Amino acid sequence: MRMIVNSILVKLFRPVEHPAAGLNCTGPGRYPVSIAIPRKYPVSRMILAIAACIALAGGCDAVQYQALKSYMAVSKGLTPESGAVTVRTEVQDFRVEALTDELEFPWGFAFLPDGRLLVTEKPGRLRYFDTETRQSVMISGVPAVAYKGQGGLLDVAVHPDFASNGWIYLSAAVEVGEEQRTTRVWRFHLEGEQLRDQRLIFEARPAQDTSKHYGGALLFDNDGYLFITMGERGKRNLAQDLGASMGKVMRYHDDGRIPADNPFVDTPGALPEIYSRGHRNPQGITIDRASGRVWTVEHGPQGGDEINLLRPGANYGWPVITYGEEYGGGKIGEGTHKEGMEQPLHYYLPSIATGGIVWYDGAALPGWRGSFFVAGLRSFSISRVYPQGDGMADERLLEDFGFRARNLAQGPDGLLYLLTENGGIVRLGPAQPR
Ligand SMILES: [Ca+2]
Repeated sequence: MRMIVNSILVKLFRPVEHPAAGLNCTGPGRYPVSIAIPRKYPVSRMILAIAACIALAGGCDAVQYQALKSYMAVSKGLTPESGAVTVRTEVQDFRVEALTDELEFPWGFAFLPDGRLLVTEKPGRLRYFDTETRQSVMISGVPAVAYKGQGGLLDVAVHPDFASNGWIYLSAAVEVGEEQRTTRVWRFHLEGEQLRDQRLIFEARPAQDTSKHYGGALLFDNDGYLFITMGERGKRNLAQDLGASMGKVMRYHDDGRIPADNPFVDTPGALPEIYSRGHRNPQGITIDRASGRVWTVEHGPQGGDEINLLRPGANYGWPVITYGEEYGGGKIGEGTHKEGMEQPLHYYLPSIATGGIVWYDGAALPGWRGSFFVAGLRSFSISRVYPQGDGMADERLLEDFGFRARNLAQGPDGLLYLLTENGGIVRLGPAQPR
């Protein structure tokens, strides 16, 4: 009996790359969810899983979402009440602590100078989250977003001079016409619990009728430029077209002006905000503040997620070169290399379905200094990528925890913070000595 139920569960709960293709409801307030079930389970966990199945069969959004959240929290022993879990690895022991599991599909987060977090929720909400008290406060004034498929409220960035100017930036998928959606970025004054003085910084053009590959990751570099990543919206050839925003990284001044030294400002027909092209769906961007180097991570096709060192005017190859293939098999483009196109710093075969990325240089977890951490949606883990020999090596962390990892940030305390799609903020800090 257990074998039969197990085989059904494994089929039902197989990991998926795109929330839209997974186990999701279609009613109002969609909750795209997917979970991994270990192939062998104790009886007590079976009962929980069966309860989750009943809720799934019931088809109610809220019930389904809560049941899955409870399944993950209880079966993995990771709840805000239960304290922390210690993980031992060769390089760095660490302590995993769930700060909350109450969010609804968090996507992006950024620390304010006072140590509080700003967290976006994909359905269209922005909150303060206090990592000490674990309380959150809603912020009003977020524009309407297109919460469908991979779209919704996406990233948040805090201006480097926030303490004096109060500016924050949001990215989102928005409706711009009949079945037409695009990515926008705005600047606001954050005053208490209210966003004011909304100003449009970027709108991807042309709008598209798909609900995927919105990009949307935001970063300020050391010179105060704002970088915006943009996916190809499923129209892959546009990633090579300098007249379209799809599959590009943009660079702006903080007020939306275009820097005079952007690489394509003098190229006829090119959008002057473009900084690099040939990306598929970059959903993460990070910087090493010491060197100023910036990297993006992009969600590849089947196989071929990439970490790329960002350079002005560079062509990252999509869809001409890739290490991936069509879903279900089939060649894309011309191969893996081409003159004039960049090779990734690191690529994933098979894909982990990358979300966000962070470069870690904190003091709290010294074994991890000089590593990238990449959130894996399909791998249900985070990937630590670090130099080894002539290339980069990849270590998977938290593989047993069973959540879709969405985004990562380094706190002012030098600890590592993780957003999970099942509504969690998880903190990774030093473990007690062995
Ligand atoms: Ca590439």
